[in-house]
Amino acid sequence: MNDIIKFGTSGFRGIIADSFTFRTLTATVHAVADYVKAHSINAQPMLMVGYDPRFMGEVFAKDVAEKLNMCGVDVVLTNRDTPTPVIAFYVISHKLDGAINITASHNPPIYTGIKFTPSWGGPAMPEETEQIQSMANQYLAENSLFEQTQKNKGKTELVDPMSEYIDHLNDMIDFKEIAKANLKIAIDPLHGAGRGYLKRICEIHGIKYVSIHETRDPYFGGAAPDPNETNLFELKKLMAEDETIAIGMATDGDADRFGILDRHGRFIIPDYVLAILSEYVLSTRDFEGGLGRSIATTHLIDRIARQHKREVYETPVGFKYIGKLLTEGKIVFGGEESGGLSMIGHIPDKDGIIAGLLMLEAVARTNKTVSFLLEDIYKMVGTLYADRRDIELDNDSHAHAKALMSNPSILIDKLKPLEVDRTEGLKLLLEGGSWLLLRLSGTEPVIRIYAEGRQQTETEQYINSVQDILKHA
Ligand code: G16
Repeated sequence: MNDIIKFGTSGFRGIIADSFTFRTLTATVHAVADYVKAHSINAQPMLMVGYDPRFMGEVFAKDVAEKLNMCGVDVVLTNRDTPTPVIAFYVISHKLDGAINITASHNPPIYTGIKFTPSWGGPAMPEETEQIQSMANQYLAENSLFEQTQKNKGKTELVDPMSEYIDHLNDMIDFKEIAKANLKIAIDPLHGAGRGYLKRICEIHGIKYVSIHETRDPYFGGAAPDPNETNLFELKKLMAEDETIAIGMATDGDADRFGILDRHGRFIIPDYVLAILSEYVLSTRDFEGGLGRSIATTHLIDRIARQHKREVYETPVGFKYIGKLLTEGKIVFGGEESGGLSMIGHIPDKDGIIAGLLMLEAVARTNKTVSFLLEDIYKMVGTLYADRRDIELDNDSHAHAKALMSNPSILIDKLKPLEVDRTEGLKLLLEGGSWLLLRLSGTEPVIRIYAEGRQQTETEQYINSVQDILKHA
């Protein structure tokens, strides 16, 4: 049997009316209900249900709530599209059994999906999603979706989780330091679920701001709601027209990823943001513990950890692994090159809102631009230049990419790595702290080529060499 419902790096995602339908949604919801009832931390199981601003998000979410009620699960339904980190915070603070969020995160507008957050508040781990996926596909195959309906139906209550989350940020961010610096910021939620959040925070704390893309647009202005350099061109333009803006901050479709622009509107890649904030958090927060990063994320973090005599933990790609490290108290701060971070005392899931605020606090306290803060890192631990290239795959190129990863002798002969790491995809550890990683994305039909070299040209060479091999395969 071919599984129709497949959980990738974070959740099940599909094109609306193709693999994501009311039928696949219902099967998944029933499987989540079974899982939750088997693992409930409450006598009466209760889940939060939320959604991002995609097409029919509120309709799918209402349907999920009804189906959960039919399975005997109580629901708190968000009153509007809501960021994944806000949902994660609500799950933890109200000791819920978890949450279902209708979102395809940063993927293009034709997609939607389901993220399942278990009671611990992080993205579901593979052992959790594997059970749900297999039950969901079984329901589909057997056409037995409504057999589980109970006599004791659950109930649904509508909630607005915004204020509680915003209040909690007072414990995480030094707003006094931010207020003292009297900076102006630019905000771009990319029409995503972060709409209104940073704006409201600025209004509460008297921070000057300008913002764009705050309306709901299920087409996200015609692009994917991914806060990368290309998609932030309007924020960049806004900053070019107003020199008094100190920093630009953006969030993705469900506001768990960040995008940061420095005062000149220059995009700072997430790797560098993570290096700056790893150093900033270790220097300003009095917590025991190491730093966490995924296998695809800058090794500048390792050097910073060494400076502070802290451990560094490397994980496979997926914030769930970093979330677990935070929950276990092993790390103080962790992040991923795809634009995810969180820290101790906050949620074990990535949060694009807190990422922007933390960078604002760093800029305010140090009176330095983001680019200057990066220069400081280079002075302290030396340079490394990270980059990533995504190559779209069709059936043929997918086979070539897989073949190269399983038999990389051509690449090994060329680059002569010191070590070959097979934790995820293929990672070659090279001379002088440089490295190259190839892996298939779990959220998009692409191969990702990541590299980090001592010079920008070296990084590009590594990436080009893989692309050339793939082109001629
Ligand atoms: C998801 C995961 C992240 C992961 C990213 C990229 O982000 O939550 O942990 O780093 O996908 O994964 P991949 O390289 O497999 O596509 P999001 O923001 O889409 O949920």
